[in-house]
Amino acid sequence: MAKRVFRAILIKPSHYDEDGYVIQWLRSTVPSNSLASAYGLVAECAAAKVLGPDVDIAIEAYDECNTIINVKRAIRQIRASDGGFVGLIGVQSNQYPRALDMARQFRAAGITVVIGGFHVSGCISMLPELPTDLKEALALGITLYAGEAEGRMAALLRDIDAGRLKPIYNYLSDMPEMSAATLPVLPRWAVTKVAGHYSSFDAGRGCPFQCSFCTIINVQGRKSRYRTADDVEQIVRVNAAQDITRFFITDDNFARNRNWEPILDRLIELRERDGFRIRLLLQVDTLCHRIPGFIEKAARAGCNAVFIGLENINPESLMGTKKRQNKIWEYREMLQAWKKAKVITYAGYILGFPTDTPESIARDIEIIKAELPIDILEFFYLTPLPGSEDHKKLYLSGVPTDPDMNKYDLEHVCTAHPRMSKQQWEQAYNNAWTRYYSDEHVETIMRRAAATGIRLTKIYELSAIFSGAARIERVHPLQFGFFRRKVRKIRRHGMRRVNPLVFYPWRAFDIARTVWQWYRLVRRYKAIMERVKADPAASTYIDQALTPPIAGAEDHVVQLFADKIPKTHGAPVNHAVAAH
Ligand code: B12
Ligand code: SF4
Repeated sequence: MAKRVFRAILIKPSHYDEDGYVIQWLRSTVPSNSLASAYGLVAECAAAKVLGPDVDIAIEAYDECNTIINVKRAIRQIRASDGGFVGLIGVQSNQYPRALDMARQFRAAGITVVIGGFHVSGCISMLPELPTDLKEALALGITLYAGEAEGRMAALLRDIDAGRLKPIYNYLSDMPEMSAATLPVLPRWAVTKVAGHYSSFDAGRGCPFQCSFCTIINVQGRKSRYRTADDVEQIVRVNAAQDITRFFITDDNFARNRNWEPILDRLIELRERDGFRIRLLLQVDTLCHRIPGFIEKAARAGCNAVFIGLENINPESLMGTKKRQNKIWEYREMLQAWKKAKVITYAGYILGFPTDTPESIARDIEIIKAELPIDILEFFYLTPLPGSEDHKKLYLSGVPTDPDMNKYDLEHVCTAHPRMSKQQWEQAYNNAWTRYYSDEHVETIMRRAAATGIRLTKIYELSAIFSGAARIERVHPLQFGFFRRKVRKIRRHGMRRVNPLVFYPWRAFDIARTVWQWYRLVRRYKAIMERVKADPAASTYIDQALTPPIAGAEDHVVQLFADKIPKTHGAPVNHAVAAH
């Protein structure tokens, strides 16, 4: 029987920097789980021969954060096949303009393009009508895919192959079960483009909380849907067979995955009984220390770092965004519990809540530095992300928001602030990085690590990356990679190409300046690390952040925000305030 080849080219787009060049690296630092999921789904269709016994489905998967996409080559490949399409995968709002620029080129060559991910899903889920940029895609003949694709990829491929693709697929009201769902696994060649050879998977989707700036609950729902321990074991085994045992579990809040315990128990078994050298990075909430056994089991399962959604230390800000679950009076205890388990803590901190001012932001960061034993702190602007309740409210009330989606990356001001001008807000954001990653504070973080048995070299590397990404590379650390690439011919739609005689000298200077700044930063932080290592008293270091809270005694953070702490169960009562 004559064979046909149907080619699926899956691309996870990046986005543009201020000069219109794609933010991409020789090696990225975080793998794309969206790409792994889409790859897994198409690979399953290929194995099942869903287009017929005579059709081979060839798949290619690229993460633009670590790969320069050759659009012309992709067009040639699809034309040389007997059908196929380009899938733009997991497209976030900030990546949508880049996705559209690539799609325009594919459409001009008559190639079928489907765009999925949070921008399409978030807008369709929350807005009463399609925003202009989604309409533009439809006008170009691009198909929009809203919702999750588990169990549905075969139908989509058949529609493409039969030439009956619809303009919009909307599965938002029908979320697939995760147990026994297709595994998100990428081939080794794709994973090795990520520094440290990390892979990723989602052990579940959905979060029960209601933060108003969050898009996840409006796209993936508030009910916990989760993979089984068997599924997770299989993900580990398939990856381990390719010599990959480090994983980023991308659940937005693994602590609220209702199956967290069987999953961790299985991972513990795989490590302790079968000798798998598993390393995990988890995302959790600030109440996870209250779940009996959670932190201990996470550490035993191989978790050596956690992202914690701290967001802010002012209860008024937290209540204003419905982040009621964050109880500042428990922050120190929670962070110390992770320290005790020798797990590195990353905390996200949002700047620009309505009550924030440059002074209050500076004060709060100093409080955090002195009183909370956080290792790595990362800052974000409060951003009305499409798909969130905040965005919907602004959209419906006609409040101006920045129309350029490329800026919705949490590191740009996208709307007005009631108490800060745009310049003040930007200054406060830049100062936050400088203030937290001062040499003095990096030394304190290292001293705390030495006293709690956390590996100093890891803290040294992470402090350098988080400090340097924002201040040297001018990108958020979550977008960071090693060795930035800027391709002269790949520039944002509408921006002119720079003459090579101007571009290359500029680029040479750009690289030299960056290398010099990194060299100075790394040398300083290394000297700090050597100093701490050489200190014979390092293991006995103690400060306010490492001192366990004394039962019944009032903490300074609690005193400071006493009149803002809501009267909820377990909240400390400040008697001076309560008397009013
Ligand atoms: C892991 C993660 C990261 C990782 C990895 C990112 C990456 N490159 O993959 C890191 C930490 C690097 C990261 C960074 C950022 N992230 Co992030 N991230 C996530 C997270 C937690 C999980 C992503 C995931 O794997 N989801 C599971 C997959 C399977 O879901 P999915 O992408 O929607 O894909 C499914 C469907 O949409 C559909 N689908 C998707 N594409 C396609 C295409 C086709 C053709 C088809 C048929 C189907 C289809 O099929 C998939 C399977 O069902 C999400 C939140 C979430 N719960 O999804 C935020 C999220 C996507 N991130 C977000 C943001 C804003 C960012 C940052 C800009 C800022 C930041 N500081 O966090 C940076 C950008 C950096 C970058 N270059 O990507 C936002 C996006 C919101 C929006 N409206 O755009 C989210 C939603 C979180 C939030 N704060 O609201 N992120
Ligand atoms: S805790 Fe995180 S995932 Fe859950 S609603 Fe809040 S921001 Fe969203």
